[in-house]
Amino acid sequence: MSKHLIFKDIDQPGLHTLEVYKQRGGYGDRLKRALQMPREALVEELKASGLRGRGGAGFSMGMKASFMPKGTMDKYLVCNADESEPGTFKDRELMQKIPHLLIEGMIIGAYAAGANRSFVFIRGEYAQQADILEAAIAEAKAAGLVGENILGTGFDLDMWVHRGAGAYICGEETALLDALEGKRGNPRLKPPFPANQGLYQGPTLINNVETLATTPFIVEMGGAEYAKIGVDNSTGTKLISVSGHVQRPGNYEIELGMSSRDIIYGLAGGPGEGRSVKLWFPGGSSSPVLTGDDLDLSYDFDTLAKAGTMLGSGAIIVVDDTTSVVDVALKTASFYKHESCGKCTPCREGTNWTVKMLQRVKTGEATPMDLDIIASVCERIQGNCLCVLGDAMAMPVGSMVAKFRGEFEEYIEMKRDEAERALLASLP
Ligand code: L3W
Repeated sequence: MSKHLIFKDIDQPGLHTLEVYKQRGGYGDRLKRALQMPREALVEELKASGLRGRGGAGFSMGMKASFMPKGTMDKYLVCNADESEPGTFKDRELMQKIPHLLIEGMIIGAYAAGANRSFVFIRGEYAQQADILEAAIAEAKAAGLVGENILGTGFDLDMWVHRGAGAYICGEETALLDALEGKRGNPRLKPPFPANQGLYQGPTLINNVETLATTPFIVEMGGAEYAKIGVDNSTGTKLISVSGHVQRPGNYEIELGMSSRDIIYGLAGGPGEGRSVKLWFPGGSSSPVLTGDDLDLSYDFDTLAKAGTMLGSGAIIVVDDTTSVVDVALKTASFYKHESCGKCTPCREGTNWTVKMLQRVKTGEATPMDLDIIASVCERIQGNCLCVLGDAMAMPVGSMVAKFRGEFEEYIEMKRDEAERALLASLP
């Protein structure tokens, strides 16, 4: 079912201001309580909540915070607001309408990480949201919520907004760190993970906007209580972006474990009259696709993983039966080819060759054997790149070729017939 924590007051006029945010229960007791807890106790609450990263990987947030070393070295908190995965637009609405929830979450996250400096790395295209965040941070600073000795607790935290320059790869955590340091955003080899060696080589906790924005509710409710929402190993609520062939596209907040059919048809209205779901991406364009037969799957991390796909960033893209799977595969592959940073060979060459082969399918120059080559290239990319960008193309494209092989073959046949007829017609 749909359940509201983050989006509870989302359409309340003026919620982006400190005044209205505080009237609605923001900051106040829960923040002070968090900052007065021993750090380890706060990390334990985060662990107990079962909160898993909302940006794509679904890694335990409490666990990640616990990886931050103790000691007096400079440590950092970075919020990944690069939200560039096609179909994903939940963080945009969150930052635009409740910037203070993110700021409050960052204060809690930074305290848990032992960090005194924090950054929001926001995609350059989100200029309006960046302006709103900057204004909200200025308000929070003026009210003693960001800066020195927050709420008299002795905790200091600086906060900056850094605007990206429009590259998908900068959503990958290590490329993001390079970009934040002023370099070209290229992924780094992992390990070392950012928790050990991140920004300016200091220990760095990086979390997605929604992940950080959830922490105030965990402090308010207690980790164990939060863990009662959702299902086993997928606790809490999740913001999902539903787009594509649905009648009510948009962002929704759901309790994890809701049926995918209830999301796609119930909340988002399903495809138009007389149409049906051909395929859907459950977790952004990088997730392996599912079909109309999979609509009754529970929408949670483990069920989707067992079904061979992933919950990812929570972006559901629906494609109905009026669309050719060839077009979907080519569009998807072209995006990742364009965004590949080119640093490692399997991704640079693999995305390029996949696009070229799909173009051959599209123009009628391919044979069914090319489908085997596409499948083989996609298989060889996976797990062999410096970061997950290559996999992000190989997984959905590979799944489309595997699940819709018949449609690809029919398309190839149809195009070859067309080409043959055109050739015959052109003969004198
Ligand atoms: C310390 C260890 N830290 C893991 C940390 C690591 C990272 C997090 C998850 O994936 C996903 C991917 C894509 N010591 C650690 C450790 N960590 N082991 O835990 O790590 P990992 O490697 O599972 O993933 P990742 O590279 O962060 C990203 C999916 O996202 N994706 C989504 C894109 C979404 C957007 C968006 O718009 N929101 O761009 C795209 O590919 O499939 O599963 O923090 O450091 N031993």
